[in-house]
Amino acid sequence: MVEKLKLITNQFCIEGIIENISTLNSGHINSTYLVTTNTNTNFVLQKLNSYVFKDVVGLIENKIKISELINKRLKVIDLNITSAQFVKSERGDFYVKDKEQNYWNLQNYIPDAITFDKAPNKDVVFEAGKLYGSFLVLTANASNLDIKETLKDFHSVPLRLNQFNEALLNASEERKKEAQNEIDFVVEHQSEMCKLATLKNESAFPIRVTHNDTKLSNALFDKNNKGLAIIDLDTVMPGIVHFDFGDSIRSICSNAEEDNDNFDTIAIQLDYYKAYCKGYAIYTQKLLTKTEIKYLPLGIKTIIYIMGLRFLTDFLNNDKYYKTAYKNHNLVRTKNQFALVKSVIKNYNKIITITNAAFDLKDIS
Ligand code: GN1
Ligand code: MG
Repeated sequence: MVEKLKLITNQFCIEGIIENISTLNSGHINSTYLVTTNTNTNFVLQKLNSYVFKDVVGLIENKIKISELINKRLKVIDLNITSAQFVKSERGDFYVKDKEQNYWNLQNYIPDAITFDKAPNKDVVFEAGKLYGSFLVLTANASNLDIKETLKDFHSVPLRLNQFNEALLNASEERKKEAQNEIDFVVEHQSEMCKLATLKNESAFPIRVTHNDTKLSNALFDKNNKGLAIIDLDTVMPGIVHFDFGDSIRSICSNAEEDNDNFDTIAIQLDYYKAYCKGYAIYTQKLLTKTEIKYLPLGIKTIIYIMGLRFLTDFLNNDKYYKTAYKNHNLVRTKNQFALVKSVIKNYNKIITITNAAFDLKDIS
């Protein structure tokens, strides 16, 4: 395997000799490797999952455009952060296609960076808020870049409900029985969860460049826990701000990781939520419209519901989409996410108050 990885990496324009290639802990979809060389520059090699990403070339184009835009703007905006730089292949593309038709891309490894799977304290949460807020600002007004919607309706509840209903028709009786409570939960909340999709269709919000996977582990920090960079631009697409904001809260403000099975204790941590909003508002307060801000809390509820719904759908489909480590892994993730939605519902008024205070929003109806 390492030999094959070396062969792929050597098709990119890199200086130095590869010393080692090891697997990086990298999420549920793609395969990612750390390539170290005998120079000061190391790399991250990534194999893109073509079962999930049908338009890999479009995805890579999006990533290049956005990382170039961020790097250009960082030269003139005084922000102490950095961004990924992609490496060209010897053929002149930003990817290499192997014999099995898999696409690979290579980027510089950002040195001395720290990531967290779970937020250790409020200061890190505040920094994460600042980082994701700066991402929104750094990618604002980029309609000229023609960023593609590479995964159509990625965060659309109506689409996810259709996929869920189709999975229900084909699922085994055993899996349906095991997931009965979660299936009921989906049905009970479905109409409220479609509201953002309706508002988006009615053009209530501006369409922005969105990251679409704003979890804590996609934020890099320096050794003093200051925000350093946002990584994983695979799902950068046009979208509304609410799902990026909500997805951060899902991952950063939960007291448990996504597959923790202590369902009774899972809760949103309001002090973390306050810290995130404070950091996020620093850069975004002037950019966001009042209507966008008003619906940020609904973004939290909706994206956690979407993630639970997607895990549940995959469980009913016998785990085709997400990598799983054990038999009921997707069902555990579903229960975890729905426990978190319940905690958000329970604390909803407090969440609204914190949001309005952080963004200085007076009540609007
Ligand atoms: C997937 O592969 P990873 O971990 O970066 C998924 C996200 C989910 C996430 C759940 C393309 O991201 O939407 O939020 O798992 N990405 C895709 O942890 O489906
Ligand atoms: Mg991702």
